Amino acid sequence: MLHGMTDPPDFRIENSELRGEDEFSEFSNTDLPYYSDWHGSFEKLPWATDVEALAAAAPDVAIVGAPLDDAVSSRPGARFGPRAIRMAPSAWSSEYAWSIQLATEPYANLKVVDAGDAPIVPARLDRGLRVTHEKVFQVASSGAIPIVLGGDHSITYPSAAAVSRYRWPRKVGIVHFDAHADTGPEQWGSLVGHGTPMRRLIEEGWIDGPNFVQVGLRGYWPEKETFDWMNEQGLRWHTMVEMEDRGSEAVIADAIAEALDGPDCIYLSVDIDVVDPGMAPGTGTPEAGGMLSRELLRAVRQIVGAVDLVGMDVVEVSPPYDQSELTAILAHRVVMEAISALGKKKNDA
Ligand SMILES: [Mn+2]
Repeated sequence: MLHGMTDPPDFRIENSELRGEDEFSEFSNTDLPYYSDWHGSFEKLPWATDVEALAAAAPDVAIVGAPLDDAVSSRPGARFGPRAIRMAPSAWSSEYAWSIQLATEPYANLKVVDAGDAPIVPARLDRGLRVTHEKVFQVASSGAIPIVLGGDHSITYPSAAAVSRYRWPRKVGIVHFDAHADTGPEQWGSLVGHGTPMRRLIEEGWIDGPNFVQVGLRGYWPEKETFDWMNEQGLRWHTMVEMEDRGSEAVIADAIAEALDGPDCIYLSVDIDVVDPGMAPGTGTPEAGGMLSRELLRAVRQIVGAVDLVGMDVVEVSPPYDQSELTAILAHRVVMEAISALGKKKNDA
């Protein structure tokens, strides 16, 4: 070997800093790391927290927080979900985002704002659901697609009802990811709870039973009586075992067709506990044997890319039970996959 015939390369560490002309102002708010100069909005997006600001912004999509967990059956903490999901990313922010999955710039032609939280206080569950309904209705009425950060799953009752009310009489189908059906008749004597929202939506007529499609069910709840009721309503569901047998993509294709069997638009509800607790530990009622996080992200892209999405929620992220922010980071990415799929449609149009 002829080592020594040339000089070794320079060790250039002393030249490794690309200094700006004006170091103080060389990075804008969106260039700074996510944790720096963070004003609390999702993806550092601009705020539009009231009807006037929403009208002025005319966004395509608006993030809404629903920090409510007074309806849980066991472990609480989802009231801190919106804050944790907004805070989950740690590196760079929205402006130049590039989706590797979809080879698209999500924000190039899609206007997204953060509409802030519904004005929820603790210990007043019914009021919390009412103000969530009003907040989501305000956002939908601005023409934006609301993407709601829960909160426990009870918030899907006021949220999906608000979207259905805005679209009325156009009917809305639902694709609902969850380990649990959440179609219980009541919860310790309360008609509202995180185990009952889907029954309320169907009984009140916001969503037709046959267009209510559930994906990922497993475990030991609800009981047979409730599944009998679901059958009577014409609900359709796809268990985790079916996904194991047939693969996620084929099952999701069926779920889309079933939700759109009549309606021409979809509300997407994602209970993070559909994902295996090994990948999403920070949730109130974990159930072993769930989807992989990559399967859920792919399913969100598949659905949002194929349908007219009119509303969405991501619920049951409970930061006190989380590990290494894994669940909040996943929930953030669930929202990002939806935003990216919406952005891609605009970019390709
Ligand atoms: Mn649920």
